[in-house]
Amino acid sequence: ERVKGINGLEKIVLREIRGSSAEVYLYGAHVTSWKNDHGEELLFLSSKAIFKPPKAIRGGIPICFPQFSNNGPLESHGFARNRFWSIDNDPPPFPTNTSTKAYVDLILKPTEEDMKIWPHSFEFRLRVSLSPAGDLLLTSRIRNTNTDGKPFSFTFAYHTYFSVSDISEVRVEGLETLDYLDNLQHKERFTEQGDAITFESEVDKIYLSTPTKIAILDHEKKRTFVLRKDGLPDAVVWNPWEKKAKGMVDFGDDEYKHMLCVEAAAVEKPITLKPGEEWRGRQEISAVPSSYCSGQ
Ligand code: TA6
Repeated sequence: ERVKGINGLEKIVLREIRGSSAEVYLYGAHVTSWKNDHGEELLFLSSKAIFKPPKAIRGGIPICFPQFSNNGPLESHGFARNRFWSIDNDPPPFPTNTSTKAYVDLILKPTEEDMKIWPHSFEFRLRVSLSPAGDLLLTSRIRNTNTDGKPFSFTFAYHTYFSVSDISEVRVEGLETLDYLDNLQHKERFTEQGDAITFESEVDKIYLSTPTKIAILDHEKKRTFVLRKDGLPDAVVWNPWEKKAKGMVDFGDDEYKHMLCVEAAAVEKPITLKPGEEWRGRQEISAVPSSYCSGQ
């Protein structure tokens, strides 16, 4: 269903028959809500989020393309999240069988202006869908449509903000013993210690060559988010903590306690596409009762 959202910005509301729902703004193809079948909001969206282009919406799932963070000449996280996308009414056949009707296909192509800052033509198709179980799936297909024979390289992330009850009672499993680049220490490379990751201060780490499945355990809610990814070898973990939170105009001072970003990404090794080639990157997130997940 296509409706007017905040500040008159258009959004698509997806509803699954068993009650789960999701919302995605055409601005930035930005998912801002994902609710389970009890109507509980599972994504973090700042109460101070500024729904006013060209500012990116703070929270939900920003799409970082063609550049993750400041690893390159573009503005931080590229420009896909700062553009108006269109609904793609006749997408080429989609690889994943969409067993549900609750999905929308969006498409972004560069404008003349975009080509001045990133001189490549591309078609970026994003499918946002809810599975019958209420899982949220994002599938990106990015094709190089350059006619000058030139390849291009990009870095990418689904910058997902998970809603958590209390960051000091959250654990992340699946990244133990992996190498990471620490953005708080000039992107120096370290190796993670051997047990689940917990949080007591600012964290901004890019874990490298990570498994396809990562778990985020919310102790208080007895709930585990499971993130499954494909085509995205890295995972960024970020919490700004108190000081950085106070420095962000579109983020409440205390909101760092109730969010954690775990981002399926391709950062260490940029993705290169020749003209005509297409890359696919997928993430599927689900929320399951923790007892179900603790042993796995
Ligand atoms: O997700 C990690 C990160 O790159 C952090 O360094 C921080 O900058 C965050 O993204 C938010 O970036 P944004 O441009 O959305 O404020």
